[in-house]
Amino acid sequence: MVPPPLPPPPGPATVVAGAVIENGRVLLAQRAAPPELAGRWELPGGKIEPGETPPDALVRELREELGIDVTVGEPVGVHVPLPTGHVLRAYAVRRVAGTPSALDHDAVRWVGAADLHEVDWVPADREWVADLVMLIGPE
Ligand code: DCM
Repeated sequence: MVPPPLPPPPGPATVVAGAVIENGRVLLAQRAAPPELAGRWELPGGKIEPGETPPDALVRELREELGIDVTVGEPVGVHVPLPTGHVLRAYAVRRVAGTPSALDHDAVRWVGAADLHEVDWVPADREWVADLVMLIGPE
């Protein structure tokens, strides 16, 4: 029997998400939409726009969605192919100004390493739980 074709390897990221880590906790945001993702938690971020680098997009998205300024650091975990055909990539980011607020989400909260497995994640972001635990370190 001929094996089924392998899925194509993920291309460059088209959606970026940021892991803001402070005091042993990571900042999560609760999605307001679409209905199938609403109520579930994610690393905040969004789509890269034409002409933007991934870090440019992440700086813009976190300013728009949370009202914070960040600098973008190392990639976190694997690229995640989304059902929409987008490819999602996370980066560690450092907050340099602003207090996070849910401007575009239903809520934001800080979560420690021990609680990350219990979070009601959007499906894609669950891929990064082990990486985030490593990054945050023990409580
Ligand atoms: N997305 C995701 N996880 C994230 C950020 C985004 O799965 N941390 C997905 C949800 C949407 C797409 O990426 O399908 C675009 O995100 P947004 O609607 O926030 O622009």
